[in-house]
Amino acid sequence: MVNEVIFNRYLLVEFTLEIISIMEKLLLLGAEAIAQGAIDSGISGIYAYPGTPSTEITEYVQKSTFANERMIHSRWSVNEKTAMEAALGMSYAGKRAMVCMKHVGLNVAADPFINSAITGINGGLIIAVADDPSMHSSQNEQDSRYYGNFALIPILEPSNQQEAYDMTRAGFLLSERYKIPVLIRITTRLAHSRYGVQRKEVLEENKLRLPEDPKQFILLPAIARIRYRSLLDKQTGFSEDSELSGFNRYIDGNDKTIGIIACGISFNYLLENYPNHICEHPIVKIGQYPLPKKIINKLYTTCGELLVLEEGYPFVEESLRGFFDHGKKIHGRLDGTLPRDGELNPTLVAQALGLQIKKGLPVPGIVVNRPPELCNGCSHRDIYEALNEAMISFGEKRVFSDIGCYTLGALPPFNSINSCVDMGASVTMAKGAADAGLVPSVAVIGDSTFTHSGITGLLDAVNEKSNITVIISDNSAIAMTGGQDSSATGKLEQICLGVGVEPEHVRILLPLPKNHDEMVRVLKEELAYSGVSVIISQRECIQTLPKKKKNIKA
Ligand SMILES: Cc1ncc(C[n+]2csc(CCOP(=O)(O)OP(=O)(O)O)c2C)c(N)n1
Ligand code: SF4
Repeated sequence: MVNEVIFNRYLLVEFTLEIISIMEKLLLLGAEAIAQGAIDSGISGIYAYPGTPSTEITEYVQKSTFANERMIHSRWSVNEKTAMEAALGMSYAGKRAMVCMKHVGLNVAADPFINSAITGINGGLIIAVADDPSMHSSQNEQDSRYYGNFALIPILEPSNQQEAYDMTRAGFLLSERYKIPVLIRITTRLAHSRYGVQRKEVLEENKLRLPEDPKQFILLPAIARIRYRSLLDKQTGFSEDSELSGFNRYIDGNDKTIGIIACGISFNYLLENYPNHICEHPIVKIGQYPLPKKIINKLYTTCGELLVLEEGYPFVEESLRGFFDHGKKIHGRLDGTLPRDGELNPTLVAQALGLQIKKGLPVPGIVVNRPPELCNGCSHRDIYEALNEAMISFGEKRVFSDIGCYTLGALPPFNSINSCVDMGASVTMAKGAADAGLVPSVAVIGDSTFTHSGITGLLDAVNEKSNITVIISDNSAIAMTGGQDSSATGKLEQICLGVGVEPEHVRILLPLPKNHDEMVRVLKEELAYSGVSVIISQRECIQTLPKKKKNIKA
């Protein structure tokens, strides 16, 4: 990537010439640049639920000595909705807050997210969302820019790590100027690649200061209508800001047969195809939305055709084509010039422009795909082995599951589960299937996923005395995203009893090979029970256990 090449050069110069200034430059992931930008912009709290590729934003703040000295709040929330609401609460109290999540997390937080645009904010509020085109570790590749557009708020989309840092500062200024939440959207490559980032001066935190209007956050219809009107009135200001923003630029070029609109990181992919980073075509670089119409119009009127480069969905391309798709030819993901799905990269951009493609070395035969699998000694293995045996007598079995390391139970050698849709869906899908008459109707869910979104579904099942068996495979960690602390640890049994599961049908297992027969026996008993039963299979993730032991010693 351009970034790495530039960075190597940059490091050499910096190390030899300017040792002092390197103190002020940091080598940061895109996700970390947002975190550092937020710390330096005077946030008082970051709220988040982990999810690749957004997790490192919060982890960076958690590890920052300065953030800890300032006592910036950075503990994980139970899910994205609670995170969004807590950040809004901190903003209500006048302080700057940031909330972070992966793209599908924004579905979970959508209710407070959309409504926060209507309440507006008090202290600056940024929602940092990391999208995952190509679905490296996600169920879909939805594009969060639609959410920002839907909420009618400004969106910032960095093209590199420095912009990720700078946009966080600019986002808080924008947020406090218009009293509006601001969305920062990044994608996997930017979140997970490093570059040198120049810091700015550190701002003081805001003082505690309640909203001037005590009714601002009361979305009763009569007030909500007024607030919605005021949100609509702000739109002209947002557009003017976009026209003047340094993140949106017209870069002229001699060859006007085609003009290029490059959004976010795709600007980087484009320039990587030119050795001196000078493209012969005019470019409009987009980093701030709503789209700067005047700048785009200049490109449209001066160039023969347009090519739109954007990571994710054809968000800009669609809006330029309009319903009737009249006018100049616009190329992009919709007409097949670029693939409709998956990540962009410099080669795809080169192909779209008819440039010569630089081929890398062929992959040696020794490098083969290695399918992911549960670690040896993982507690999920033991529960699946027992479940498979317990289910034999039921003939063709179907088991609803969820998202976490245990989803690997869908693959050989286990082939134990048959669904993975969204967090919490195992319990509710099992309930629906039980309502339809499926016996047994089984859900497998992890401890963190259970507290994220499983509890409410369990209450539905308890209220209707549904015939379901829920297995909570509790490894006391959010293992899939790197072993963060789980909000469920030590609380699951009490939660299930509190929700109303009958005490004799809350069973605790210790998943070890030596306990296999005992586990099969308990599972069979509960599968035969007609009502709600919960089996908590409890043994810590073998990857997080040593780290925790080490931390206790230290
Ligand atoms: C709405 C949403 N938020 C976050 C994620 C990312 N994510 C996938 S699985 C998971 C948690 C898994 O933890 P747990 O249920 O305890 O299972 P484990 O991985 O520990 O086995 C998270 C946070 C996601 N896929 N969807
Ligand atoms: S990281 Fe932990 S939970 Fe995930 S597969 Fe490995 S042992 Fe199992």
